[in-house]
Amino acid sequence: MKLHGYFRSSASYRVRIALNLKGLSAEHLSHHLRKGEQRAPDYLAINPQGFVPTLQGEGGAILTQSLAIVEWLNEAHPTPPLLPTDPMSRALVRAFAQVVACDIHPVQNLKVLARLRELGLSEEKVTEWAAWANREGLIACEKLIANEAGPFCFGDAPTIADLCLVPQLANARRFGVDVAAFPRLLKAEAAAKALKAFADAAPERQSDAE
Ligand SMILES: N[C@@H](CCC(=O)N[C@@H](CS)C(=O)NCC(=O)O)C(=O)O
Repeated sequence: MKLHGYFRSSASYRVRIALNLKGLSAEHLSHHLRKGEQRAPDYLAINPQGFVPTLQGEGGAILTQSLAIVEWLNEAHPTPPLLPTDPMSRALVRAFAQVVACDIHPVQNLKVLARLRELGLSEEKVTEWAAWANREGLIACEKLIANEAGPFCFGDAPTIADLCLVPQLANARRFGVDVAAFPRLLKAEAAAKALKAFADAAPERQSDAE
């Protein structure tokens, strides 16, 4: 398999964690987002949105959208499972993951922040926007798992929720959010980061890290 990504991309980070948890290897192909390499014509041919990640899977299939990739990996390689078994618990995990992947991340990604600059927002206001988006979403995430014993987001093993949370907390810190306000999220993050699969997927451990 080939994973098209970028060390600092939180959506790529989700897929790197999933691959590691499943014990799968992939060739990592870096696209420098700040240099705009995600918009090169040959890359747009495989990912028309100009986003990373893209996974070129077994048999050459091209998969986009990190959560779709992670769900495919989980179905094609069921062990260890990244979702609980009963339907209600699966829905709760997916809901948490979607707060991050559908409601926080998209409004603070590079393309959106670049557009805000084009529309005249100062660098300070752009950072304020990104911090706001992260803080608002993480407040909800904290509440969603407040009554979950953990130590992971849901239970004693990582799920898709943790795959989304850990990269998003990294983004939140980059935008200056005081994450100490989220003790339950930090508990899940600590449990996750203690696992080699998460540690090896960290941005600073990637070969394209700057
Ligand atoms: N929903 C997509 C989001 C992908 C995405 O936004 N990727 C970012 C990096 S984390 C990207 O490629 N940004 C490039 C840009 O904004 O131009 C997914 O989960 O795969």
